[in-house]
Amino acid sequence: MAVGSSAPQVGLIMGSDSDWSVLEAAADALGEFDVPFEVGVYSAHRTPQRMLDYARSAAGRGLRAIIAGAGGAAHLPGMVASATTLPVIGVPVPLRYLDGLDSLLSIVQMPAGVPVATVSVGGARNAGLLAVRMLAANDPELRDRMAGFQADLERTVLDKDAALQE
Ligand code: RP5
Repeated sequence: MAVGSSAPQVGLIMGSDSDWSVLEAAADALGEFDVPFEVGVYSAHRTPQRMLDYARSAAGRGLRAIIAGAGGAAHLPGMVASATTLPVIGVPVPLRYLDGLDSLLSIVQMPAGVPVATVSVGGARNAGLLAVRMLAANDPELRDRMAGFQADLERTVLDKDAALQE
């Protein structure tokens, strides 16, 4: 599924549709910056060939970054990173047991040469914002919007502090 009026620039993929409740926050962040993206389910274990086809074709189709979320034995981000030159952002999805520590360690402990930029457990919003920053590196207008977003964050904290002082 593609979201946005122009060609997708970010691939937002997950190991199972059950990951969507976590990954949705990445979609929200991309949407806030009007970054067109596509969403799909690509399981490293249940649909390995489909996952590889996706990763190998991603750059050629115009994507600039991939956000990949998975839980448990979370091999999707690393396997996708092995089959594309694009930057891959991994989102550890917390499942019922182990509080997502299994997902985090599965994603973050990559061998040298195959990087995955891993966000915190359940940190899909930051994954979306990181993808925006990656695109903003070559897009002055997007960079300005990110600067405005960060200024808003700062203002929110200052306002809360001011309220505390009253
Ligand atoms: C992983 O297995 C998925 O990323 C998901 O987090 C987990 C459980 O998948 P389902 O059994 O809910 O489909 O590959």
